[in-house]
Amino acid sequence: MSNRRSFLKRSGAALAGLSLAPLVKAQPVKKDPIPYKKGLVISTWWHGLAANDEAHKIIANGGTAVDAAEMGVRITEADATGQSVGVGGLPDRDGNVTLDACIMDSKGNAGSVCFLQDILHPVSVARKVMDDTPHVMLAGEGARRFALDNGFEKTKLLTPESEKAWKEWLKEKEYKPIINIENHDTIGLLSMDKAGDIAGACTTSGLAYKMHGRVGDSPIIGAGLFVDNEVGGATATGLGELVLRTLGSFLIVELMRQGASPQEACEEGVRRIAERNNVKDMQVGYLAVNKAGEVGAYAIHPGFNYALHRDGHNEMIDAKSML
Ligand code: SD4
Repeated sequence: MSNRRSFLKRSGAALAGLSLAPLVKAQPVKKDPIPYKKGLVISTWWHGLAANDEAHKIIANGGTAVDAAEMGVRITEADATGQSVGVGGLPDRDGNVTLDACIMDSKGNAGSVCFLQDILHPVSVARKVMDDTPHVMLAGEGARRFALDNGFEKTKLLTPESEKAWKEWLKEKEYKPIINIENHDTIGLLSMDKAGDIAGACTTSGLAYKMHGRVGDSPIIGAGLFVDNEVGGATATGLGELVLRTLGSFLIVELMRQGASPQEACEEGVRRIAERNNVKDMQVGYLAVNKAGEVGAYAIHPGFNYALHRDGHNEMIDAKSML
């Protein structure tokens, strides 16, 4: 005990003299961006249009970026026609719909759930983890129990359409995600409110016919989503394994911190993946926004598009791609 006490005393004294200056100094940001204060929302794929509309409504009414992000992606989660987010998502190989989601606010807080079953709005469970628990991430049965204990209702997520598609898949049992199709539809959304504060959310049922228990990039802070309100935010869609190996969203935000534009940062994020993997049959798409309200988007293959709500317009835009 006395040894421990003297150790603590010594390490306390050492810490008191410790400089908290960064060891690696970030490059100064190219231009000092004047925060964009008109509000904007950017999100992945066609379903981003409806999500952006909802998110932008909240921002227009003076709401916060984090409320906008959560409410925006809830629209996608509740849409049973989308087969890669929330209800109606394609199941894993054993027929279970398992959901991943996360959220980050502009204060650097984060919440996440993964491998969650039976709950319609994983993003709101992630928000509750962020707001009401001392943790960042809950998984599987623990996340499910937390949701049920907090008033989320048990919901059947496997729709007849997705069950039919799964039964069809069982005939061949071939696991081969198809670019822009079977790994299509995660929604990653970045929002900026009228104060110029940035937040984001990402939610998915993950890859169709994945192994039971597989978790992708989408609920991992820094992989599927990362926000640093001093710099900007980034989010990912596509084959999560590639994003996880490079911690893509964190990388993109750090590149922006060092002076890259959102477009340059997204392109470098894709390049990092391509230099280490054979990406012929694999898709990843990134979106990014910085404090000046500039946006970037880039993918490995053509076919990735996103919805941008800015200056009164909400429109679909085709992202540039490496190949
Ligand atoms: C995953 N990244 O679970 C997700 C899938 C996805 O668009 O983004 N689909 O790997």
